[in-house]
Amino acid sequence: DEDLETVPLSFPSISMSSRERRWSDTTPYSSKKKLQSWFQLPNGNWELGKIISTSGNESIISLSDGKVLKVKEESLVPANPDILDGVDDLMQLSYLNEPSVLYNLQYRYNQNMIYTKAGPVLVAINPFKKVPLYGNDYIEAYKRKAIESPHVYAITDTAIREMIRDEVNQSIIISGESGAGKTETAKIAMQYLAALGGGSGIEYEILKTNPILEAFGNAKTLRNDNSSRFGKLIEIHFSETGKISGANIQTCRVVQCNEGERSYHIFYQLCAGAPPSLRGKLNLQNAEDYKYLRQSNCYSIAGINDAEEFRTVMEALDVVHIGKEDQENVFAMLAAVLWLGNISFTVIDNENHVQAVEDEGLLHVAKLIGCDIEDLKLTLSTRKMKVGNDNIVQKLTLSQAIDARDALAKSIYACLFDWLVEQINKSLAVGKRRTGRSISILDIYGFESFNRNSFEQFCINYANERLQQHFNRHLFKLEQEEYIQDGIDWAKVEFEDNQDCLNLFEKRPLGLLSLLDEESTFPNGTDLTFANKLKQHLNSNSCFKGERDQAFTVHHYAGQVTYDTTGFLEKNRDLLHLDSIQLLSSCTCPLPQIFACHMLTQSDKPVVGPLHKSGGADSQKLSVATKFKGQLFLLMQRLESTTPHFIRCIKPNNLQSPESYEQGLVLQQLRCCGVLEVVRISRSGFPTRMSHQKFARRYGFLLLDNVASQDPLSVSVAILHQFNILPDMYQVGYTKLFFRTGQIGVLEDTRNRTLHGILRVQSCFRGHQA
Ligand code: AOV
Ligand code: MG
Repeated sequence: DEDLETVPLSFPSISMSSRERRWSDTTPYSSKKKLQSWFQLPNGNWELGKIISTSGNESIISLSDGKVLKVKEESLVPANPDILDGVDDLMQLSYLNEPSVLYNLQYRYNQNMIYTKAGPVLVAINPFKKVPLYGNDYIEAYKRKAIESPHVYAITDTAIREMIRDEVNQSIIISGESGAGKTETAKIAMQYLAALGGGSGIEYEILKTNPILEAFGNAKTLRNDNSSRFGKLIEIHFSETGKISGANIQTCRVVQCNEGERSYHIFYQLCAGAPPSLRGKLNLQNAEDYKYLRQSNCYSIAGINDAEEFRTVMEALDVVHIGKEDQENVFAMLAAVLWLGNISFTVIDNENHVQAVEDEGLLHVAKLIGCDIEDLKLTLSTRKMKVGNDNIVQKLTLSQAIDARDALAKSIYACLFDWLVEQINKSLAVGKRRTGRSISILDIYGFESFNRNSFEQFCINYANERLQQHFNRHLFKLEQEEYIQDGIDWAKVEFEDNQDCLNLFEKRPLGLLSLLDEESTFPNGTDLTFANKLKQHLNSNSCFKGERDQAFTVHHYAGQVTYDTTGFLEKNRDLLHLDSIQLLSSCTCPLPQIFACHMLTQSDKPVVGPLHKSGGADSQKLSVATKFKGQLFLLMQRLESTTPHFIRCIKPNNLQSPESYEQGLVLQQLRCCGVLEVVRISRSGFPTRMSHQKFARRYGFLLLDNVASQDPLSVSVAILHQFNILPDMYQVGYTKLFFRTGQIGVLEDTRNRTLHGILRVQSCFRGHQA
């Protein structure tokens, strides 16, 4: 009928500027010709209203519950015709506005279609339940291109094809808030890649790194029962024949779990699942008996059997070639960490100095790491210091001793994690068949905002800010710069740049990270002096706000977060004493020795960032924040040289529930990552591009007529004409051709068919000869 006809359903051949006008949200909108419109209820949710009549600038609408309202016309937002319900790319919506996008996603979500394209970006909404979209049948179907519906498989397939076509490394970058589904999505992508096979079981090995790293690097938080406390970039390498030849994992970890939450899964798994002989060797108790695990008063996760998980981890360790003896050493280190937490101290003089009590904790730790009991006792109760030329021994107070003990436990665990990643990397190392082509998958900890936010959230949210910058750069900045540079006709799309917030963190000397490091080096620096310094230097920054007590607020791209500086300095200084490192190096067990060596070389390395000298003898160490920033930069650097494919995970509710879709929550996530703007750029933009040379080389042989001139531009133009590509579907730049979405597909198909034809003819011919 008339209403439907006024809506452009596909790209019509009209000039760009008129299309822009037609699609822009500021289009003068008259409900006179419409059947339905979006109306915002007082609770903020949008509802579709049927327009009964319109007079003047008022309309009468009826809502789904039968209510009839008289509303001002400007409070209505255009709705798309029913025929566009649940389109699989938001680019296809005639009216691109927030309620329409929300509705479209929800429409699909209700039918288990959790994936939707937003131009080049894949939006994935966490179903919080099993959805029938995965497994070998689906993988096969996506490979054969029998299914076109948006999927992690589809975007991974695109990455593989582009790696081969363009001979450029690819990356799949997954982002979203905590609990949005990044880690699950990363595993789904790995599954698809693994299905390419590799021989010698390398693909199986790669998949088995997941249960290991999740056990040691994930924990239950208030937001997510399986929350990643480390960022991971896995680079999967391919041989010339397109098979997997190896992989490499790079990580970036936050220090520890938050209070009030479960610690790393592996501790609970070990306590629940260790077989009797191992229990005996490690003197294992139940999780409830360990102080480190008791702090949170949460021991189990609904629906998870820790004992079973432990068996899965042990099997996975076998698969990645970690020998039984090493495995036992790993478990011994875990037990040592647990027993360390149980060591207590007793006051020995009237200056409140303490000594470690010779209880079962102390005895078990000494046995597990293989050191002398007296040495351990001394290390936990005293600190050797150099004053001038003299070595003096300082006794520790209770809080100092507890800090020393906890620092030792944390360091052992950190080293254990790094060691595991190193062993896994050795096992996955790329063989001689390496071509240098790879696909990397990035899965980090998502943006976090709790009632109380500490140093860990500070690091995590900083990392997300960096990642958002990468997203912006590729989808907004570089994209538009390229159009302008190559001289094509382009109207700029505005987007929310987070550069200011990133500067707030990174600027020297007056940025959050610099000021934190500086304060950490002052012997008299405290969390309070740190907070005051921030207020003094950063209050004029629009992304920063000082708060009462010792808190401050940052305006992140994903929302405001207030950080409590309590514990910042201690966590940043990472007070591991030289005494502890020396103790580890004297151990008879192999792993502690390796760890000591690792810690020493770390602190001996040339220092890039600011130093701190808080610990007396053990000076010259990188601060935790600086180390974190360094690891993060390495991750991002690796990504820079790749073609990115973005997946945005969205969490439909905060309850981890399969039933609820909260519009406000979804909208806030869509807004902060700029999904609407991405769609807007993509549909007026030219996402596919190829240099004239490459284009001419790739498709030139399909030309039916000889072209007078052999220069790439003339050949390219002749190809475009021969294939009847509409003038509106491409632009010719100075160096490149730019195409709208999907345009190159026709050419690729013809090329493939033609090549196959040629190959078939050749092989027939060879067959005849033989
Ligand atoms: P995250 O990685 O984004 O959070 P996860 O990938 O761990 O989030 O997802 C959280 C939970 O959501 C999972 O444990 C699953 O129960 C469920 N889930 C996610 N994706 C799917 C899916 N495709 N199908 C079924 N269930 C799913 V964090 O790591 O906290 O930022 O630091
Ligand atoms: Mg995760």
